[in-house]
Formats: sequence, C-alpha cells, structure tokens
Amino acid sequence: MEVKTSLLDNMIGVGDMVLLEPLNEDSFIENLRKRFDHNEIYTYIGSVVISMNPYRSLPIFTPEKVEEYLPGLDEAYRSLRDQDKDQCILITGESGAGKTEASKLVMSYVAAVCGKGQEVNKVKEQLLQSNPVLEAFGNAKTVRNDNSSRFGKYMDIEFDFKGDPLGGVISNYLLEKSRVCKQPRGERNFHIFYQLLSGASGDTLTKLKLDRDFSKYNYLSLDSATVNGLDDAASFRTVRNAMQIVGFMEDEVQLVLELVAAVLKLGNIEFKPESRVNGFDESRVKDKNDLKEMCELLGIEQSVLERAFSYRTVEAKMEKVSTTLNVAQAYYARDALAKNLYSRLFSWLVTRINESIKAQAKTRHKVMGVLDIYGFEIFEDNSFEQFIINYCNEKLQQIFIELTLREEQEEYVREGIEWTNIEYFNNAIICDLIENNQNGILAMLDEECLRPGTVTDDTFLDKLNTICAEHQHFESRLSKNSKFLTDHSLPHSCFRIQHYAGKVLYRVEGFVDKNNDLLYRDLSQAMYKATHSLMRQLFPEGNPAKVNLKRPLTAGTVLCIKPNDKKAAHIFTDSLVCHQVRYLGLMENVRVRRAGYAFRQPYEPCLERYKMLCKQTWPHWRGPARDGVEVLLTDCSVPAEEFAYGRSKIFIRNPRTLFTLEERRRACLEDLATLIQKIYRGWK
Ligand code: AD9
Ligand code: MG
Repeated sequence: MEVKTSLLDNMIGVGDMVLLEPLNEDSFIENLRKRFDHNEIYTYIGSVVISMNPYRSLPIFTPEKVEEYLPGLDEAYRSLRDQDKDQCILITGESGAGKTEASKLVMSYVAAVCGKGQEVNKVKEQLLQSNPVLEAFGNAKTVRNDNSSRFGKYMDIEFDFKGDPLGGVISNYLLEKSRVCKQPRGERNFHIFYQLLSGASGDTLTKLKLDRDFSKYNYLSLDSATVNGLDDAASFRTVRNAMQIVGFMEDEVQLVLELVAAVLKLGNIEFKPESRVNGFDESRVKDKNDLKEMCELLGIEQSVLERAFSYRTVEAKMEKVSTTLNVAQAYYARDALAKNLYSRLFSWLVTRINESIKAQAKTRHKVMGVLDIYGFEIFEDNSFEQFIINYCNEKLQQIFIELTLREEQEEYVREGIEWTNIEYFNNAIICDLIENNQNGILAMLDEECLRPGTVTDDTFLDKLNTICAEHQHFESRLSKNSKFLTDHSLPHSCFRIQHYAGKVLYRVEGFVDKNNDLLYRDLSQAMYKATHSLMRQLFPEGNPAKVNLKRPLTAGTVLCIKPNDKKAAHIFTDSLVCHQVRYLGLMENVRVRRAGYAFRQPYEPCLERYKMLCKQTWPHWRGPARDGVEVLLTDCSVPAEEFAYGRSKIFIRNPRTLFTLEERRRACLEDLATLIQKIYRGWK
C-alpha cells in the first residue's frame, strides 16, 4: 500500500485515472502523453494497468525497481500470498504494444520479490530462461514488430504457502505454422532458422548438412533476412545457453537442431511432372540430394519418403487404393509435412520445458497465471492467420469486459448498492459471429472442410454470404441479404468483419486449405518409421491430449498501448493512442471505476484489520460485524459518502481513504510496539 500512495502523490500527471479531473477523452489522452514524455509508462485504472511501449530501455527494469513500478502486480502477488487467492494476469493490446515484454516483467517481478536460497533460485532461473527458448522458435520479425509472438502462451507460476515459487506450467496455443513455408513480404520465418545459420559453429553446420548462406533455402525469405538491431548469432548463443539452464541435455539440443535443419532441407525438395500412359502427370522429386540429406537427418529410408511424394493411399470401403499425386499436390504435401514437423517440434519443446520447470513433489499452494497472446493485426492483406489471431484477441477483450465492466456492475446490484448502469459496447456479438456452433464462421469452415471433393474457398465464401449476410458485424458484397452490391470497395473474394479494434478485410483464398492442413497418411507413417528419436513422439497416431485454458478467478489486467507505428522511441501519435483507448473501452472503464468503489471487503476481515483504530471496537466487538464496521468508520470521521454498505461487504470509494486507514493502523501498531517495549523495560 505504501507504494501506491507514493505513486499517486509523486508522479507526473495522475497515476490512477480514477482520480483524473475533469474526466474526458482529451484529458485521458493528455494524461497518458504527459506521463509518457516523462518516462512514466504505467498508469492505472483501479487494478488495471495501462502500459505504454517506450521502445527503448528505461532504467526501471532492474529487479529492485520492478517492485516499485508495478504496484498492480504487487497487489496481485500480495493477495495470492496473504489472502490465499489464485491470481491471473491478462495482457492485452495490439501487435507491438509490449505484451511479451510486460509478461517477462511479471516474471522478473516474481523472481525479485520472493524467496532466496539455492533451490528457489534454480526454479526462478529456469522459469525466466524458458522465454528465450520459446521466443526463438515461436517469434518472428513481422511488419508490426521485430519480435512478434506467433503463438499464444499461458503460464501458471506455482507457489508454496510462503509465497516462494515452486515451478510452472506453460500451455501454448495455435502456433502460426504457415509461416514455416511462406512469409508475407517484409517479414521473416521464425528466428531460430536465422539464428542457427548465423550462430552455429562450422562443425555443427557440417553435421547438420547446412550452409551458412540464407539464400540457399526456399523457406527463408530474403528481402528482410537481416534485421537492424537483431544479432542472430548472439541470440543463438543465448538460446543454447537458455536451453542448457532449462535442463536440455546436449544430445536433446542436437535432436532439436536436426529437425530444424530437416525443415530447411524439406523446403528445398522440388518436383517435376512425369507423364504417364493414362494421360495424368505424376510428380517426381527433381534433384534428390536434398531429399537424401533430409532422410539422413531424420533416419528415414529415402525410397519411403520419395514414394510418399508421388502417391497417396486412400482407404475406400476396407480397400486401400493408391492414387498418384501431381506436382501441385506434391508441393502441398511437402509444405504440410514441414508445417507439421515444425509445429509439433514446438509443442514438444513446450512439453520438455514443462518437465523441467514443473513443481517438484512439494504441494502447490497457489498459482499466478500470465496470459500473453499475439496481438490484434490488421494488414492490407489479411488471411486465415490474422483471422485466428484476431479472434483470440476478440475473446480476450470479452474476458476483460466481463471482469471489469459486467461483473463489477453486477456485484453492486447483488450487494444492493445504489447504482446507475454505465453503458458499454459488449463484443460478445462478434465472438458469436465467429464461434457459434451452428452458424458461426468457424463452424462453417469446418463443415466445408469435411465435404469431400468440390470444396473451394469460393464455396466457403458463398456459404458465409448466405448465412452471415444479416449479421451487423459482417460485410460482404451480398451483405444485408440483398442481392445487390452494397459496398463496391469490397473485392469479390473477401469478407469484412467489424472487430472491436477495427474493421478487417479478410481474403478467403487459402482458408479451406489452411484449416484442413491435411497431412497425407503416407507421410505421417513415413515419419513414424523414422529412426530419429523424437519422430515417434511427434507423429503418434491419434490426437495428442489438449490442454485447456483454465483461468483462475481473480484477475489483474495489463493493457499495452502502442504510442506510434514506427517502432520508435519518444513519439506519441495522438490519433493512434486515441483509437486504442476507444476500442479497449478505457473511458467506460474509468467511469465504472469512478462511479464505483475502488475497494471492497467482507465485514468480518475489515473489522478485524482496523478495529484497533476505535475504542468501541477494540479489543473485541460484540455484535454483528456490519454494525462494528459502521461504528468504526464513523469514529474515524471519514465522510459518509465515501462508503456504501452492501449485503455482505463494505465498499470504499476512494483508494486514499484506504491508505489513510492503513497508515493509521501502522501508526497504531508502532505505538503499541513502543508501549510494550516500555512496559517490558519497566518490568525488568
Ligand atoms: V505481438 O502481438 O507479440 O506482435 P507484443 O508482444 O505486444 O507484440 P513486444 O512485447 O514484443 O510486443 O514489444 C515490441 C517491442 O517494443 C519490443 O521488442 C521492444 O523493443 C519494445 N518494448 C516493448 N515494451 C517495452 C518496455 N517496457 N521497455 C522497452 C519495450 N521496450
Ligand atoms: Mg508478443
């Protein structure tokens, strides 16, 4: 609590938007700007933290300072430790806003505030070092962010009863695997490919049958292969070191790198048509050297893989029929294999890291969850990947609304507190458009993918056009059920969704394929037969068990805001910030917080904590706790409008009131301590 008082008093502008006067959008943004200019990148709305990306390192990220600068976090950690509540930190904001950096900060914070000792330090170090490993394999340079997360990550940090970390569990969601084969212009493949080629020793590269030259590999985009400010070779050393700390054995690292190399080799395998007597073209591998080397890396018999690129087996009525693949189908099969290899390797890495960092035998007491996903993306050309990423963000916004706007207001009603409802935009309707089981976009896509034969992206779009046409957040050329073109700016093969964060035009090309991502059975069987010791685990028959996202009940939220579109320091673009403030619903948030009560607590613990401040309640209050709290607060002469008495809880409007009570309590305790010392001395 001390921390927060000093924050409110000493900082530039207003540290908590709840205290902003007057409250309107201009003053809100002005306050953000003022604080940003003075390197104050955190601002609060009650327990919600707004974080502005400074795009340069500020001297506040040392472990000692972390505690001082993230009081919201401090509260989350204390509630976990002292009030025995699981905590969850949701981090949201668009791509490049600083979510991943914020999530790492949460972890450094935990490392800084809790226990010392060899065992605890090892746990902390392993938790922290899981980041460089996952970022190397799951992040990439995009147009929006040079270190963009291309997967969603939820991490539970587990604590014992003292509040010391015991370990953690990471769940990963939907890696953007299409990136393995193809990257949008100006973007790169996952970092690890470039790191390996730049940073590995000549010896290692020879063993992996690789060449240092990026241009040798079809899967590596060349127009932005080197990125200013990224030192791939140095990062490779960091990653190797991190893998060692996390507990990877030397031979495991080798196995992982072999798979990375195999993916690069796979991308270089090319096909040519061979005419058959029946008039069909059959695909043949063009130059067998890459195929051969890939097979050596994975321990696969070359003829098995070669065959799998020319034929596929289809089962029809208990019979196995072999059909030929044409060149296009062979490329499709190759890319599907590369995507599957890589994404399964990524999941394996997460599982392997979990084995190391999971809590040992000691019973876990409480958890703090941290959710860091890929941020909202709008490009000129948006495809299936953006659709999935933006849907995740839509869901997260929904959780945020539920917690801070809906549940908050409902609690007042439940507790019988007088309350005028504050209107806000609820994006549940957009989530429904996408996820509804019967006629949501995802359900229709799945349905299309199940129909054999005639399915194309266009039939999928036709279906959307008829089923979603009347939805107010969906637009296509057949919108509003009319047969006329309502919007001439909308290209034929596109649909538009009005997301909470803006309108996004999606091109349907590739939706069906990407959703299907069919890996022909002949290929997965070829992989299963490989002698490389990871392959059997990566290609088991049947589905690997999925991890569910279980969110603990209490949640703190970090909202990350991107100050400019140039990835640059010191620039604050009003219009950009304003747009984010609007779609995140921040004004509504402050209004709910402000009209509402910053703090609430059931009567009993409240009386217990502050009863020493009042003669009538100290040392014991006989009677209902609610009455005791009333006597106590009246006695402390805090103005009546500062409080509301709910059915089971006391509500306190202004955090300052609480700070005053806390200060008086502390003074009281000190007096008491001095008194006891005096008595003790006198007695001696
Ligand atoms: V994405 O949705 O994964 O594409 P994020 O995760 O929101 O995105 P990230 O945390 O990766 O963004 O931040 C982008 C870049 O901004 C970082 O690489 C840093 O260069 C910069 N950044 C972000 N936060 C901070 C910070 N607190 N201090 C300094 C920062 N630089
Ligand atoms: Mg990120």
